[in-house]
Amino acid sequence: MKKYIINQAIIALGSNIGDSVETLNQALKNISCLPQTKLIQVSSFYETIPIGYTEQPNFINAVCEIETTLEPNELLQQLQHIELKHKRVRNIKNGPRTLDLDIIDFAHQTIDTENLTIPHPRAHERAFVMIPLAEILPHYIFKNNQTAEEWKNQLNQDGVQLLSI
Ligand code: PH2
Ligand code: MG
Ligand code: MG
Repeated sequence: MKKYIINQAIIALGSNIGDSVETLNQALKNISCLPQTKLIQVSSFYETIPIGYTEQPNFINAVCEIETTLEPNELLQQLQHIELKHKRVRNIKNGPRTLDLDIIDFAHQTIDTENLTIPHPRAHERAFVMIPLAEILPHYIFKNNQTAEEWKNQLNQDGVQLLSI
């Protein structure tokens, strides 16, 4: 009989096309309805300056914590399905997108497959991930035994503003 282990996972959400706040709210609803999954915490929404490919609109970013008995690759598939529901089209690398859902960490595991790299290789360099993560889980250990709060404090935080509603 298969044993179901409850694992904690961190998901980063991003959008910079269309009504991004509405898209993130819908995506969070979709995540809360995933099988074998419980949405535990959601950060505030942040308006963030694009990193990488800069000739694109600002993003709305957030982070959520879930508990799930899905396997990492099953979770990835479920998240890709949610992205597709929101008409995500993959074209320019790091370019504009209606919805991006990235698994940042999964039960502090190290996974390196063709489809999935955990922990996310660049998340600790990105204030648009570490600021919302430090908001909900400041003591969360992410890479190199450093907490989210410590990573955040090492980053330039200028391009990340709490979204004023
Ligand atoms: N996502 C990227 C590339 N650059 N910049 C911001 N501010 N927010 C993002 O979510 C983002 C980005 C690739 O996924
Ligand atoms: Mg992605
Ligand atoms: Mg991404």
